[in-house]
Amino acid sequence: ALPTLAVVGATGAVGTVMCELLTGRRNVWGEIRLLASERSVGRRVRCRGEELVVQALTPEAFDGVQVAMFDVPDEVSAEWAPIAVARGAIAVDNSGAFRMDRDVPLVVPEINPEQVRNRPRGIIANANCTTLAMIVAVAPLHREYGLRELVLASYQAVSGAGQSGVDILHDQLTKVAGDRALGSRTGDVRQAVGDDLGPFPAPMALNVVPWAGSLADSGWSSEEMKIRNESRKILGLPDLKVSATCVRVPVVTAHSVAVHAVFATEVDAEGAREALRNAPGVILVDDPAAGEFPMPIDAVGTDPSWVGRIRRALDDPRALDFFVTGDNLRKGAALNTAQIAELLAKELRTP
Ligand code: 2RA
Repeated sequence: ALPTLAVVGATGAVGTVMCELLTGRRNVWGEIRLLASERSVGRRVRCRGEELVVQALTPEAFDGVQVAMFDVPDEVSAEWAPIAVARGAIAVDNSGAFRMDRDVPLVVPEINPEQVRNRPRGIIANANCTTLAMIVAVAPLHREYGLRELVLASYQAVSGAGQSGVDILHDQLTKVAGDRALGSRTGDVRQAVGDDLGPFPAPMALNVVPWAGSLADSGWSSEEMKIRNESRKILGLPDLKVSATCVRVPVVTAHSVAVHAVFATEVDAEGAREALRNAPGVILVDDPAAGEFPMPIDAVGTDPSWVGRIRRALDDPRALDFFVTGDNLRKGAALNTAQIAELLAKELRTP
């Protein structure tokens, strides 16, 4: 029999993409149960060609469920993933609640699929969207050359902050549209967009904001710490040097990362391209002469990480510079979760 799947947070930004993905991917599931908070209960959602009614998130809702995907805020996962496990499910969690737990594997199926079996708590974690977009491209280069250090800057889309991030960007773009004088005087954009900044600390229209997440130690943001800690865990390199600057940009969906990667051995750009051409989950888009670069407007709605602008560093023969773009709601969230869950479905399938 095919296993039963629960999708917790089915009506949120990532949950919505999850239902689209479940419709398009090869079906490995028996029953699919959509769960959400009270205000979404009773909503009808199309998923895998069926019209499903959203049910309340209760302990009993997990009875008979073998795999439960969580696309909810950290505190909801922290409370409910253990409840799902106690009811017999394996939890695949897309929040930050368990990622750094020693007893919870952090799985990227293209990189460390064997880790799904190493789950003493019955929970498997999905990495943060910025880490995921980048790491799928970094791992094959690490296998080729031996990674020593990452220096990077992110260009993160507003949908990373949820639907309210997308809404505020569109509202602000409407407010600034047509005024060709805007952006030429200090404060003029702030004045035009007004006080409602949604989930961001500054206006997103006509701006970039060097901040994502919350304040962590010594001036680093939580988002910057996530990239560092998660890259180390996924690659199994506890001492990897990582310096990240996370920046929010006025893009709706698809996070980008400019990466300077230092390796143990000398690198060459063509060798790196070859490694990436053959890597799962990566598409090489690297022909600047033809105007072909990895960009959010092309990567959005697609599965792979788009990689390009690959150059050997001018001052270090062991370093590569490149640019990666990936859909933060797909590979960065729903797709990676679905891929992990599919590995479990294969393991659980009974003849
Ligand atoms: C962001 N990485 O882009 C976060 C979402 N998990 O804000």
